[in-house]
Amino acid sequence: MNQKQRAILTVLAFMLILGAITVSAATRTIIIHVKGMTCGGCAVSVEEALKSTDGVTDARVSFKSGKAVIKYDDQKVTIAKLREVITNTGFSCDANLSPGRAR
Ligand SMILES: [Cu+2]
Repeated sequence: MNQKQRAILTVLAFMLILGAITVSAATRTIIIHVKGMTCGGCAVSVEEALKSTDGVTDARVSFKSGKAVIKYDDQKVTIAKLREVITNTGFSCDANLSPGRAR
């Protein structure tokens, strides 16, 4: 292996590592069970609170299913913070939450 080939391999390895880091910092989706909602208005207020949270890219809250489906950047916001936002609106979170798929 000559020096030029070695240099190309080094660059390729670097790009692979960089790519892996970028993927791990990608947007994640999590489903949190919200308890205590009594109407669609409750769901809207939880949804609005989540959407205005830094790091949350999308939030869908359903009164019927009692679920909050949240897309978030795990570099900007933690799951603990998301749960805090929900409890601050006056509802409680089920301890049993579904881990989201990394995208
Ligand atoms: Cu309500």
